[in-house]
Amino acid sequence: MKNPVHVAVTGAAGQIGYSLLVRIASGQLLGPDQPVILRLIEIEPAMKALEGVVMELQDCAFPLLKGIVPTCDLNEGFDSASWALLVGSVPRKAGMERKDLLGINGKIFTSQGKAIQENAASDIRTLVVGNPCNTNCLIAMNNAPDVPKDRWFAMTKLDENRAKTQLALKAGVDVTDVKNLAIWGNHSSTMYPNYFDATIGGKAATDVITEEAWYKDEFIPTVQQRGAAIIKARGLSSAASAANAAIDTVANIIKPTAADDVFSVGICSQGEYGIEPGLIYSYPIKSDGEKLSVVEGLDINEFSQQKIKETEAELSEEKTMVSDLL
Ligand code: NAX
Repeated sequence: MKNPVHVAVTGAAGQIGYSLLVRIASGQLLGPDQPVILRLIEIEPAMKALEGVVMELQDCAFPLLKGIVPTCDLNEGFDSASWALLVGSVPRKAGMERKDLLGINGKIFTSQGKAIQENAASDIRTLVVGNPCNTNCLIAMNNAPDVPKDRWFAMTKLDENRAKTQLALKAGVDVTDVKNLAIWGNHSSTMYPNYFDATIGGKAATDVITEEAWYKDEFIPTVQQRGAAIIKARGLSSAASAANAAIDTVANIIKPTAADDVFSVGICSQGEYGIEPGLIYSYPIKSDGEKLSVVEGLDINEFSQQKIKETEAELSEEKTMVSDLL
């Protein structure tokens, strides 16, 4: 039996946490032969709810779950963690400006970054889900300078999954036939699902779905506004699909990517495709099972160029708003 891996999850008593934890504990995050210890981090007022979550996890009697540490102490929470899934953050409330939200959440990610650096295992990798996830990730990364920059990720996989499904529905094919569809930029309404490189059944998506207006007038807005549509329908934001995307992201990072595919995740840009270095920017990525690389040499047309710059501009602006936290 392998040694257990410590997985820290913030916002563990929240909606995404509720869907995510059972999947981690059942072996869906790190594999069916990898025991885990869950380190569940919450704020003080949510500790009672977290107690209930812990009881449910215990009641599942998961064979791979070797321990649960519920805590509101960041040092204890990130102790020995090899994966940190930063889900918890404060939601935007009516009348709150984006700058206010960035400031409030920024402070959370400053202390979490510091606690990760001080307490986590030397192989720590961090995936930020809590919004605004790219800039929260930027803040945490900059507050943990000893943790290599290629260990920080912001989640855009949910957007990729949403985009793939829209293409599959339109083309009348199985979702597994859609490949090479990457989200560029920020996990926000400026994100760009670059359909020009996507394939459907091995052919260029644009040769299968040929109506250009559909991509611009329906596909892109549907993907960009999907989160809002779910809130409108469900009265709550996406949780099961977000938890699923977090599981998918970790699998994408730790397993080699198929030759005919890519995946999306926000990483620390090194200036690929002319994007400002240091921003957490989502690109088409491949993994060799250890290291990630941005797919280079893609032909970016004028439309895509404009889109990838628009979302970069938003990220640069967010960075400026939190410059005192970096
Ligand atoms: P909930 O409000 O249900 O849960 C959030 C939890 O975080 C709460 O239990 C709260 O007590 C906890 N929390 C707040 N501050 C904390 C802190 N400093 N330390 C530890 N825990 C803290 O939200 P939920 O629906 O679970 O969503 C969580 C986050 O995911 C939100 O920021 C949301 O915007 C974001 N999302 C990101 C997505 C992505 O694709 N990147 C998609 C889904 C989701 O919208």
